[in-house]
Amino acid sequence: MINIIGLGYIGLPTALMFAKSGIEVVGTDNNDELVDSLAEGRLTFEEDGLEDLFSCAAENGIKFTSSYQKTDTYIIAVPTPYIKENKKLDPQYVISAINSVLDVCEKGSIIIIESTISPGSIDKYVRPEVIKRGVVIGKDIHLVHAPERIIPGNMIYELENNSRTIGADSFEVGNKVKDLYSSFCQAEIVITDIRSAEMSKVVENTYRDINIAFANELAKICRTDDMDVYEIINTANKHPRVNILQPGPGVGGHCISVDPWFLVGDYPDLTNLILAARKINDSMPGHVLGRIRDIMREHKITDISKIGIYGLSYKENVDDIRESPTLQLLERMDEHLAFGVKVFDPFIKERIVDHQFMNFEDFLNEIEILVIMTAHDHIKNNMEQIKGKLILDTKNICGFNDVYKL
Ligand code: SAJ
Repeated sequence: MINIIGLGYIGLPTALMFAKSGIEVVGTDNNDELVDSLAEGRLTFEEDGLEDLFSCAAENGIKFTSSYQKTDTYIIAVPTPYIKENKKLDPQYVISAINSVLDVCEKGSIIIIESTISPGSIDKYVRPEVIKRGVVIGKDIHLVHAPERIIPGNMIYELENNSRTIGADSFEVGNKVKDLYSSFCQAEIVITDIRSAEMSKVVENTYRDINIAFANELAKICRTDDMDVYEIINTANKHPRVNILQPGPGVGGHCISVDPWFLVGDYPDLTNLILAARKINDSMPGHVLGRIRDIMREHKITDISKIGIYGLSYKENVDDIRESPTLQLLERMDEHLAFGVKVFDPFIKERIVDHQFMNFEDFLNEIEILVIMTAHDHIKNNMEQIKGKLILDTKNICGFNDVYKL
């Protein structure tokens, strides 16, 4: 039996996947409301294919509870926030989960941490918790780091098809965990040591952040001379060894906008490039605000309430608003412009900001300037409806000639 701790964006799909492949799974979370909802068959977030996977897992008897189970395999997928002030990981949830597992686990148990952690965290925060109880690592229990790699919006496919990394203290334990994940993962599973697994995970997200920052910097350069950055990137990408990403209104989500900070925090003198990339990406909501001002000036619009922001989630077709560029833009608008901009996102069903509309037509009826911040399929499928508005298309999805771009 596997006990999966933490039933959020990573823990839940992973638990369902193991259950689908026929392994006995118990999912544990300390949020009773979440556990009740899952136990009653109600999913807590939207994701392509998740409902079907949930039904399959339910048929195979997956259970949800708030208590930890006595078993020999644990997967910890709890949140790992970072502390903005010192750019360090806040390990409190991991530490608490480890201690709860140690309270109940059987001798010889394997405890796998999937949550993203800053490099060195298992040595710094996890091993000491185990050692201080007199538990011997490598004999009484085994620690493993198996960082997740799935992307919101394509999680189910990526769970099955992305290569994985298993960091373990011994090859034997690594191999056991590899066999476990092979129950649903069809791609290569690489076994390495724990420290390398921690580092490679953070490096992957930092690499992407830097590459997005390059695209965003190009967008700013091209804006000053009225060049089309998308045309330039498309053309440059024809080179066989060039693959520039897309500029956008900022980098959101709990991963790419956070993980590079772990490296900056730990190696402040060696992370000039990584820090510069973070700053560029963090500056993009401000750049969007500048573009809104350009449009208002050009069209002599002074009424802020005529601006409509489309998209609250940090990226397309998900309902996750963590570190969302739109929230940062709204904060800046409050500071600099005044108040009253309209907001709409088809994925966000609860009112989380002022002047948020629940109906797309009502939203469009109120505005003159439409700022597209998130490239949901919903807006791509409603292009006819938005024609006639002044459009700032920060995601380059419109395809009309007369839209404003980054
Ligand atoms: N973005 C751009 N331009 C691009 C691509 C993305 O501006 O060309 C923006 C998105 O709009 C979004 C942000 O970057 O705001 C991040 O989105 P994303 O789709 O690049 O990545 P995440 O945060 O959803 O998921 C990432 C993935 N990491 C990598 O691709 C290296 C995923 O595989 C990880 O599992 C996930 O972080 C994680 O949990 O660490």
